[in-house]
Amino acid sequence: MEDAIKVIVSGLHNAGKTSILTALDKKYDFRDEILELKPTIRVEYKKTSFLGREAIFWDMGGQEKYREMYLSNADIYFSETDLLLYVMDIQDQEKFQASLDYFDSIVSYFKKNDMDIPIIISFHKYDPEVRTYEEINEDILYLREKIKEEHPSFNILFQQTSIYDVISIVQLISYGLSIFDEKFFELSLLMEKSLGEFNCTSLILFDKNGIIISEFYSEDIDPGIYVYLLEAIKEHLFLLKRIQEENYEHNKNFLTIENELVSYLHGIDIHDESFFISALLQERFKEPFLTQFPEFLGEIKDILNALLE
Ligand SMILES: Nc1nc2c(ncn2[C@@H]2O[C@H](COP(=O)(O)OP(=O)(O)OP(=O)(O)O)[C@@H](O)[C@H]2O)c(=O)[nH]1
Ligand SMILES: [Mg+2]
Repeated sequence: MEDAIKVIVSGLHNAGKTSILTALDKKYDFRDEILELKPTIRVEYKKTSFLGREAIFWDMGGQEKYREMYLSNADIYFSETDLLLYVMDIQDQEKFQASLDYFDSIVSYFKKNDMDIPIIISFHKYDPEVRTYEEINEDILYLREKIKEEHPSFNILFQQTSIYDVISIVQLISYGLSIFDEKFFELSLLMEKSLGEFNCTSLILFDKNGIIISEFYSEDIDPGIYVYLLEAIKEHLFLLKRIQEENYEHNKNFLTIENELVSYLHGIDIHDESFFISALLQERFKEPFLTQFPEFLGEIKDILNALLE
């Protein structure tokens, strides 16, 4: 097995780093836990696995005393980092400058050591009710441009997240971890092609932890369906969490129909790993979908097998 992927999760205190990792781990019923979170003392480690590779998240407490400690012992904390996940509280304008400064200090270390690592910036606390605030959206654009301008040599991906939107959290981590294998390209092509062939509204491949490995959505989703789509994906995340916890070995495929929409969750076992395909489509496309599905499944399995080798 290859070395574990080291992910540094950094940002100022109160940005929401531990909340993000908690939400990722739990998917459901994490609200109470998040309300009770205390500031992280130094570093906490959280492990997850992704396509047979282990990822270790270093949740770096963001209080000033810790930040100083990390920067003055940078080799201890930042060496051998594979991915930086930097979290900014988008609702806390007063701390933007301090957060940008801290980000610069960390990135300077990577530059100095020729570490050309991917970086993901999460503009966090982008809660459903603030999404329409012009000021917040302008701040995001401004921060994005400023960061890109100052660090042109880094591959930086930006993502808005909120713990009130668990899918945004799952996506954040998926994008980050999927950078590590080129076979993803082949997988993406198959998923995109099949979405079209099946006339699906959404087609998503999850790993057993509910991390999205690949996802495609049809372009013309009407708002009524969109709400249902999000509910169906959440339901699927919930189901696979339960499958994990309760060890349902035998019944891993779920088909439900509501509002003329079919939501389908299909479990796949490969080696010691489990994966799930989640599909949402209109009921009138159900028969051709179920006919074509086995062939698609075979192709997905081939790619996953290759990915896991
Ligand atoms: N509105 C909103 N609040 C959030 C969100 N995520 C986290 N919070 C709140 O932000 C506060 C800080 O969250 P933490 O996850 O402890 O922050 P942290 O970045 O780990 O802080 P340190 O460990 O001190 O570095 C908590 O009160 C959370 O409930 C979010 O998406 N939206
Ligand atoms: Mg914390």
